[in-house]
Amino acid sequence: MRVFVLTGAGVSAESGLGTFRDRDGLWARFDPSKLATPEAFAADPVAVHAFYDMRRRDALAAAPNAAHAALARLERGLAARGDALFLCTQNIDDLHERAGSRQVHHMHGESCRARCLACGAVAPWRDDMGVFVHCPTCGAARLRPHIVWFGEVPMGLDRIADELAHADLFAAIGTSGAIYPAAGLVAEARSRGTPTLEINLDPADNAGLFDDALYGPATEAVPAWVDEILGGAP
Ligand code: BV8
Ligand code: ZN
Repeated sequence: MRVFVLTGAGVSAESGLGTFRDRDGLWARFDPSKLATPEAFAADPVAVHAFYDMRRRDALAAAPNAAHAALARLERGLAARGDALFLCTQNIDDLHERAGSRQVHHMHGESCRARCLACGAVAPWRDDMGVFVHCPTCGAARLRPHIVWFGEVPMGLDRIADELAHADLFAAIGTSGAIYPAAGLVAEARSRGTPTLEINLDPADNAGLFDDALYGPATEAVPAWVDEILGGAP
């Protein structure tokens, strides 16, 4: 069995990282058009760096929760019996990895990576970034967060399409189904007759496209679902 899991901000909410569209979410406090587009970065790189420095610090200060741990357990449990998990996240935090997930596909990038606009090098980055910070490869001061902003093409769409084509189950966890092309994956899975499951606090915008749904906090719903999939196997 090949399981495709798509996660969103809801899986990191109980680790203290704000979601985007909930009442006190990020977009209630910050304007994405001024902070999460290439045009915004060109217009005011200092403000954009400050925003992602805050996001990076918050992520590094947070700890993985039971939902992240359960998905790491699912990866191991499926592999142990010759099955496979493809874990695709919209999140830029590294909580899946810190919970023990080995293979994590960050379709919208990672806050702990820097990309150089001069030489294209991508490097791990845990400190603040800024307009005066030099690229460790070429020395140019042209770094940007290795993140997919609005209007930019998500990462590894071919891999995602291939994994979706071979999936026996598609599950979306902690995502509101508002941002494309991520929100369109369930329709793609459905069109292939792949069973689809939503795990969320509240029904997503595209809830109607899911065959089944488990509603509740991720730290409760995800471990219970993983137990079910692994048949109580440790
Ligand atoms: C692109 C990185 C061209 C930066 C992000 C089709 C129709 C209309 C518009 C478009 C379209 N196609 C493209 C667009 C434009 C745009 C888009 O979708 N606009 C929206 C507004 C309609 N898309 C793009 O620009 C994309 N690029 O299209 O390029 C292209 C594409 C393909 C092929 C060729 C060309 C790029 C989009 C990526 C932007 N970058 N992130 C950063 O993080 O700052 S998006 C960012 O927002 C996240 O990564 C994520 O994707 C999204 C937030 O969504 P969620 O993660 O779901 O979070 P949200 O807060 O919304 O919901 C939280 C959920 O959790 C809720 O359901 C809640 O109930 C639940 N929850 C809360 N607490 C808990 C919980 N669940 C469980 N337990 C809890 N405790
Ligand atoms: Zn460089």
